[in-house]
Amino acid sequence: MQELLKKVEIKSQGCIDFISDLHLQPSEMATFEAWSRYMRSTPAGSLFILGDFFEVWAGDDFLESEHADFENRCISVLKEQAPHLSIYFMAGNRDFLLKDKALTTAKMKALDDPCLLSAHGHDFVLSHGDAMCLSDIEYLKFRQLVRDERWQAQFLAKPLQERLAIAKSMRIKSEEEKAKYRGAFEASKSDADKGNSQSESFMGLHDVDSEFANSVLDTFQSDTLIHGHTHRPGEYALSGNKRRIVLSDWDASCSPPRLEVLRLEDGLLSRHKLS
Ligand code: LP5
Ligand code: MN
Repeated sequence: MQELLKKVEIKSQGCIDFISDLHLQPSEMATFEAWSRYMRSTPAGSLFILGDFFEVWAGDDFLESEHADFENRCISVLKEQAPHLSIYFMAGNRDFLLKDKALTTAKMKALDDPCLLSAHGHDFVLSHGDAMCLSDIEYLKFRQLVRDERWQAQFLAKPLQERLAIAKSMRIKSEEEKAKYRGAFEASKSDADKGNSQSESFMGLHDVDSEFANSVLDTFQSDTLIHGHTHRPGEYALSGNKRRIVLSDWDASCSPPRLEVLRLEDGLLSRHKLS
């Protein structure tokens, strides 16, 4: 089994890109096309994919099924760029079952969560972010269960069709849970605030716990955490001079499209909107 990297050191001064939460799926071809164009044109020498690259991943053997044209295309795009782009993959809550077979075919290196990146004279802590949302208690219990090696071995021993059906029902349950949570948040708002934009109603969803993020950064002796998962792109101050930089999720079909890369260039991080 490929060892999960706990630390990556990049000596080159070339650009480094970070993306997450693309949720690639065959029903969202515009997002796939935007990502493919990006892959063929990025000036970066390294790419860090910080989770939820795929909408759902029920096991690497899906790649051999007759319904996996889309997923195999995604893997081919990754593999094509491998000669000049080092690609690192961290699992998210949707694609934590993406393992050695897919990693090797796509020529990606697997990252631990959290892990440390030393590059351009700085240390950055990288995470998907889900394990840092401490208020998301039911999810954290679920996460502990499904990240257990024995649970995974049992789950992967089930027929592919059964796993796909379980994944689908979990997706429905997850959307229901989020809707309930949003509903409770909306109900708790004052009348004046009701009916505000969707992004504001998103504020009712769980977020990364600041104290926990601080302590993780202290453990790694770093001042910058980069993560995805929360769908709240931005930069958030933590204690001292520490900060949390949140990646954007991707959606080419919404208006305006959300297609964004965080790029480390000459020691500075900046956001690049794609079209
Ligand atoms: O993903 P998103 O954004 O909707 O919400 C996440 C959390 N939800 C999840 C679940 C995934 O969306 C669905 C699973 C993906 C497929 C993986 C492959 C197959 C594995 C199948 C595993 C059974 O991660 C959501 C968070 C939200 O982020 C925060 O933004 O809140 O968490 C939940 O919705 C979890 C529920 O609250 C807990 C439900 C417990 C149910 C336990 C069932 C155990 C099933 C065992 C089946 C064999
Ligand atoms: Mn996620």
